[in-house]
Amino acid sequence: MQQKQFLWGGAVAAHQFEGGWDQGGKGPNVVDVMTAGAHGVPRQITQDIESDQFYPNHTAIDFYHHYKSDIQLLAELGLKCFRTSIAWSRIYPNGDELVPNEAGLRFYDDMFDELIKHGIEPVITLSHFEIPLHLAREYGGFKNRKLVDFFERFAITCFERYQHKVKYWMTFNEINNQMDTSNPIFFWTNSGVKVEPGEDPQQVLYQVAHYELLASAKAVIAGKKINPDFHIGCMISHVPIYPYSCNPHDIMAAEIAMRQRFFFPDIHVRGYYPAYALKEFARRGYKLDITAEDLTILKQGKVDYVGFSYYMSTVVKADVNNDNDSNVVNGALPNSVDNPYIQKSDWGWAIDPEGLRYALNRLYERYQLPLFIVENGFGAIDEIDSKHQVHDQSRISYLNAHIKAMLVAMAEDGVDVIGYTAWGIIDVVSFTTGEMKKRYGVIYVDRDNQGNGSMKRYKKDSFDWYQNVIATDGKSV
Ligand code: BGP
Repeated sequence: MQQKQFLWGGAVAAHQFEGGWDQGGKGPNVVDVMTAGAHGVPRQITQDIESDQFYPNHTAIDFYHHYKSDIQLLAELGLKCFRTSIAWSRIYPNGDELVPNEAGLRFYDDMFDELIKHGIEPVITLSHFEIPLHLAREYGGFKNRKLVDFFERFAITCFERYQHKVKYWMTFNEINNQMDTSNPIFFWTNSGVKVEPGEDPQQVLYQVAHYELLASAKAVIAGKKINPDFHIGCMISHVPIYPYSCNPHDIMAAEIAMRQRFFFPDIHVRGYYPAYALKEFARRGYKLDITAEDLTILKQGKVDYVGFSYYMSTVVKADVNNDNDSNVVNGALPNSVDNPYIQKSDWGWAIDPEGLRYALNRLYERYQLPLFIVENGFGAIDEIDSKHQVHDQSRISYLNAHIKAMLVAMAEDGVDVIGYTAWGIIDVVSFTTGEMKKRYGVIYVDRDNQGNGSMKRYKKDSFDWYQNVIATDGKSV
């Protein structure tokens, strides 16, 4: 994989920043029926778009109408690349049409032209929690094999249309976070799936996983035919799991728990099911719809690089609350404990820059493929003063420490990292909470949790800091 320069960038996702949810012929997607949550109050998935509910993603930060001035700001920041997603339901409003929506395609043409004009490389996720609602409702989302074809059609449409504008692609965002089957939001947003009464969530998960991995492999195969210079990666959420102690039982508990992180990329990268998964299917008596032809496709559709998000680490202790079967690949971690050496953000996310170096080393040893940190950032409440200044020193400290850890992994450990895109480079709607007050950006957006505000953009202190990091190619950290 040849590339001219390190890809310093910023990342967002269509549903969290575009707005314009029903404009230009866009259909509703699975996030469009999710309400705003709050601290401790989870987001709800409503039956339909209900008039008495507030849906934060409908307007988001209205990039749809601000894209030229926003990209101008990103150019001023000096970004080499910009990661976003193509909202699937802008291109196929229902997901099962034969002909794409031209207005949706044109919107991304205009956005990519604008980025390229400023020398910013687009890095594109095909599915970042934006499955057309119709596919979730009428087909049961990725429980249904038909979704494989719909996704492949969508991918081919994007690859053909943007083959001269976009080189870096990823198939499914954080495909592995749905392994936490205890949280219905992850299943819904990743896959458009609701687990029905009587269904075994783990069995549903593995069937859904298979169809998505197959869809991803088919997209890789098709993409390479359209443009052999494409770099097509997977995207996983990577939260390293440490053993609580050197007790061998803790070490093994962490090792087994890490399969939650590795199950999807093991298949994306190697093109076959790992032994531990096959053993689990047999032990649980799961009969999954996996054909011999599917297995051939998985082998042919391996990814070129591993994209991942890194926000935090976690810890497990073997003798803690082992109520679930600890020999299970999926599910929430029943034996996690706090790390006494690590501070947490206001949202309880453990702040662990050294964990990024650890993550980079583990992923590189396991996969021997280029790595791309496509999300890393610090969600915090920002105060804006009367001069429209935001002194976000804690964000600067977080990002600085993580970038430093990445540079050490590259320089001292020899890990091949192709780029780093800071998450939520401009303030966006938080995914897990639907709030606006959980901000990540180096650019402030005047909008509150209820959708009020001027939508004006202001540079935070972190803007100048990151501009300098990019200008010095990381030497300033
Ligand atoms: C990842 C998602 C992003 C993003 C980020 C931060 O899981 O890929 O879409 O939002 O996490 O999460 P949050 O916005 O909930 O703080």
